[in-house]
Amino acid sequence: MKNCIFCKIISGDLPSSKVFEDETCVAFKDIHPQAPFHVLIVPREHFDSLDKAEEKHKETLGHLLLTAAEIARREGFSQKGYRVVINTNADGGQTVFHLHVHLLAGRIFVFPPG
Ligand code: DGP
Repeated sequence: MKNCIFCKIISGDLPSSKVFEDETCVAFKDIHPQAPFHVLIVPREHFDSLDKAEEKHKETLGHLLLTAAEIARREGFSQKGYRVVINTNADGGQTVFHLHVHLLAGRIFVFPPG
């Protein structure tokens, strides 16, 4: 989608530190990390938010979560733990309107989050 930062990162028009990619998604380091390890897992298909997800996105959404777990495993965080977050719309703290999953690790997280 034109004017979408994450679409530009996926296409390679904007630089990023990629940690993983496959036919469904791309994962790269967050530019403003909130933990020692913080990556965003982004579907290649643009849809704005979880609120805009449809039945046809079921497999993609599952794939994003399994990819988060796989990256966490690969980076050595499975046993200690990690947090997966999907901010949705204004009150949920979403600032980039291309659905993405945050994977945060390397520190202790409190609940509920702020
Ligand atoms: P959210 O607030 O859930 O929409 O998260 C958006 C995240 O995207 C935020 O943590 C900062 C990150 N971000 C914004 N612009 C860029 C960028 O150009 N590159 C990278 N790597 N991350 C970005």
